[in-house]
Amino acid sequence: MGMGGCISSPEFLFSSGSVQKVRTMNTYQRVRCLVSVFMLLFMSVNLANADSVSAKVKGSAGSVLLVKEYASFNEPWAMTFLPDRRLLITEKSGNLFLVSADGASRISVTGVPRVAYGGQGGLGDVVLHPHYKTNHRIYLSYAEEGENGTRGAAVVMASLETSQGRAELRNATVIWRQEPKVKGYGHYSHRLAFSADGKLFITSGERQKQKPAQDLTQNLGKIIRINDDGTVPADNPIQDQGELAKTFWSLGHRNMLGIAFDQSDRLWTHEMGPKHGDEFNLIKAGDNYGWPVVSWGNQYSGVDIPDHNTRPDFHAPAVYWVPTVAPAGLIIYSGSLFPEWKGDAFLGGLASRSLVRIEISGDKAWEAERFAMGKRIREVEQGPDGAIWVLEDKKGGRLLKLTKDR
Ligand SMILES: [Ca+2]
Ligand SMILES: [Ca+2]
Repeated sequence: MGMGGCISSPEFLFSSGSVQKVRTMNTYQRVRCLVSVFMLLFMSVNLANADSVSAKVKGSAGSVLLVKEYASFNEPWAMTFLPDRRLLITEKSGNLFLVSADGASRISVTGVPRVAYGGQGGLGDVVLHPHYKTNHRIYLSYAEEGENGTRGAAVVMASLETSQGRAELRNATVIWRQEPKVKGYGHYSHRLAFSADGKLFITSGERQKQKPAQDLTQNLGKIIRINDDGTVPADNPIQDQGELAKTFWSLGHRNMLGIAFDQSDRLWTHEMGPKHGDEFNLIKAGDNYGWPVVSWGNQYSGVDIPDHNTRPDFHAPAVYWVPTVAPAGLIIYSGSLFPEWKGDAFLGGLASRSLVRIEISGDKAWEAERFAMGKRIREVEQGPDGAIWVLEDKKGGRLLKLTKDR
């Protein structure tokens, strides 16, 4: 049943009750026809929310993904796969779950640090050490409380010990903290990724304070690069601006909820713009990305922020969005299930309730396709067999596996 039938066969309009026969379309019929078309569009957009276990979602460029629900969570935030195909999944309120590969069962991991839950803060990202198979080490980011009602992001490393029906974190050590801790509940960022040479990269948001992003005496609004034990590499780009600045990889950032390396070990992040102006950035060591001096968006108050092209001395985004997509979660696809998408970036959309595919060529990138998922998408991950997995945001957020429609 499609739009074609609506146009070529007027009887179709009345197949659900009326026996009235027509030869030409009057205004009433045109309206009915439009309503039918809109209902069909609405149904297809909402397929990902259907009660059935499997559904399909069609992208704006015509690709069709098969969507299968595996489990649901309470404000899930991040996930990563273990070598045995099980999943670690965080919930913002402070839970870390070890989830079976079929999604049917989960173990609550003990020993997770106490988190400052509220607003955008709580338990955040989870990643494996590059040598997890031998050292069982994982890294978690979270918001922690400070003195006088202040908060800041922190990163803890711990070893994950699992036995039948049990999972616990041992030897938890905090290896990094935002400085200074400030009041407020937003823009922690705290996404994590390891480079091929084993350095840990952390997105450190500007905590909705804006100016710290340009302040070399604070680590807010920066991308951080440290060793896997929290020590500082000797070859970071800013060496003459004090000890804290020696941890910086780049600066001038706002709120980065996605970070990923491509197959050439180039670093990509995205960040939430203010009122619009979300960015997808190729990150170069020592570069300044301009926040809050320039943005393709403007302040929520309506106050103008000069656009990026007014200041070529700042690194401009490879892609920007007006209106917003509200990006969260990021992978650069490297699997074999979708060979045509190798090297493409996938990011989740919160406000845009979407999954966005970005094509990359050299230093250039552009949005190539958007899948309307019907729900805020918080996290994107590539599974062991090349499937794309997403987590919906908020209470009841589902774990969905996206595969090819065969
Ligand atoms: Ca992840
Ligand atoms: Ca602007």
